[in-house]
Amino acid sequence: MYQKLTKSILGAVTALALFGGAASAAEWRGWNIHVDGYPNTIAMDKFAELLAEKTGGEITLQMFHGGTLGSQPDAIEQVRLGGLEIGNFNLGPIGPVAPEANVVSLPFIFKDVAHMFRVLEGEGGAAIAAGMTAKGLVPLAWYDAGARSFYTAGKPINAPADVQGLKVRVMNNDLYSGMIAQLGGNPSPMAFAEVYQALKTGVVDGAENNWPSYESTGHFEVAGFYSLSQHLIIPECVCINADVYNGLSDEMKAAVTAAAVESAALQRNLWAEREAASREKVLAAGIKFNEIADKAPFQAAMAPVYESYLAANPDLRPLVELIQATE
Ligand code: GTR
Repeated sequence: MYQKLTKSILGAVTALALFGGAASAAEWRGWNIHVDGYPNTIAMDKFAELLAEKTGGEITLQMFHGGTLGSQPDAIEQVRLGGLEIGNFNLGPIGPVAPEANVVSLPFIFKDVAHMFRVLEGEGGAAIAAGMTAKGLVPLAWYDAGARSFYTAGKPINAPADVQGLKVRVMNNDLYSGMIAQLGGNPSPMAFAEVYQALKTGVVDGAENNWPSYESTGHFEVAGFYSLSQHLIIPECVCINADVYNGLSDEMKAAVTAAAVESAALQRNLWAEREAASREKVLAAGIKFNEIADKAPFQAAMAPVYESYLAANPDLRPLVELIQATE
């Protein structure tokens, strides 16, 4: 009995010494929308592994992949409110919550992915992160999601007029609905998980996404024309609930951030490989692919989206201009 007591006291003292008096180990839960083998899925599992490693087991993370914990807009709310600690989110559906983050959803705002990362690593990224943090989401690291292009069931898109009258699925964000409306199409905001069936049954005529998501979802089986418009380049984050993050010691904050940043390096490498592999796979499956030689007409047609964004957020004009001026 005394021996047992001594043992448990000793155990408690050891735990106190190791973890600076923290009450008990934290068990976090994380949301990810993607399937097994997807770059983000592998990288988020790596994040969980690094988190345990770098915090000496004080923080563990159980990842829930494949969107099993709900749709992306719901999961964003969950992480904001603390029902979940961690999410791997696309900034698209974060935009309606945090206007600063919505800047990345302006069509053609980034020249390419490298430009996007240069912006994120500078003042622009700091402004976006501050806006998200104010809404309860702290971005720990940025993931790559390539560029999004249109795909349809019936015909290729070469010019804005080809979108006229088409029902096009978009993520939940008024900027995307506005973008499709400017092309004369009918926007249909819908959860990612519903798009396959909607394309298959003709509830929508098309959608837009990057090569890996077009492939991993099987959308290519039911919408066989992929047109390289590259109208949106949207980053993704490893995001954490702000209260959880702010409650950590500086040492733990550094460990958590380092784990996320390391996972992002892996994700970006895997992304580059997967983009090429997905493209190859869908082409081999027989989809029809077209480049869009002149993107200027799309850019011009979508330009009014900038005006509506700036009308709603006049104070964010400098952020838009900062991004446009970033080399
Ligand atoms: C993917 C992205 C997901 C989700 C999805 C969608 O490219 O990685 O987080 O946003 O697009 O279209 O809903």
